[in-house]
Amino acid sequence: MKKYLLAILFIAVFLSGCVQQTNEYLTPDYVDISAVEAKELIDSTLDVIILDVAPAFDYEAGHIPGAVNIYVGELSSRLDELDSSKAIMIYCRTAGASLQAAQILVDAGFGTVYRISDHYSGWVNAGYEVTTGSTLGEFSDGQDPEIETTPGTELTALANIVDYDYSPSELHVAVGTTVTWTNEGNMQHTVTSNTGLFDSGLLSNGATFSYAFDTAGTYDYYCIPHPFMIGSVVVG
Ligand SMILES: [Cu+2]
Repeated sequence: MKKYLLAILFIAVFLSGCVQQTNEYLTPDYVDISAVEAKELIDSTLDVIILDVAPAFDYEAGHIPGAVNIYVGELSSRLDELDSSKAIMIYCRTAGASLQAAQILVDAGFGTVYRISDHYSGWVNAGYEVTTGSTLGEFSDGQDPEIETTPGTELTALANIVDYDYSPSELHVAVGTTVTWTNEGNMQHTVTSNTGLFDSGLLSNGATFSYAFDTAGTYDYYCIPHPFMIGSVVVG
């Protein structure tokens, strides 16, 4: 009996060694997808975080609409900005950065990690929409010390309206933040509070609408001409 237990112990140790090695070298726990598959996923899943791991200047030159930017070199120290309960989709301009980022997230316990294996260029080549500029404030969810500990500073956050979508669909901001939406689509859209708190009126291409969120809470909104377009601002 004792011999039997020892054998099991030996096999268990042997197996765990194997599994570890497999994870590290052979079987990544993230899923490689093409840009086309990524687009389908984004269109079908409301709750996927799109993460661009390029340096800020690359991101600002052009990125997937709704993507947030955390440079791969800072990712390990900024994991608390990402909701690990959500699916997350990583991409970059090169394989090295996205592979590294995917592994960091898997190692940190993120359950659903996708990597766009043909990179940002795959998205561009497929003819999908891109956005330029920074997204200052998209991730100012109150945890960002730079924003939280600077009293008297005007807090702003930017959101985009593309045709039939708000980007990001869920925006997290600190109390006191003024959110400005810009209609980057060609259709006319509105930003209309579900509770009547604010209403942008019809916004043509390039038009903006701002609202200051001074009270913590979740503010749902929609587009009057396209009521299936929904978004929310989470304040606090
Ligand atoms: Cu609309």
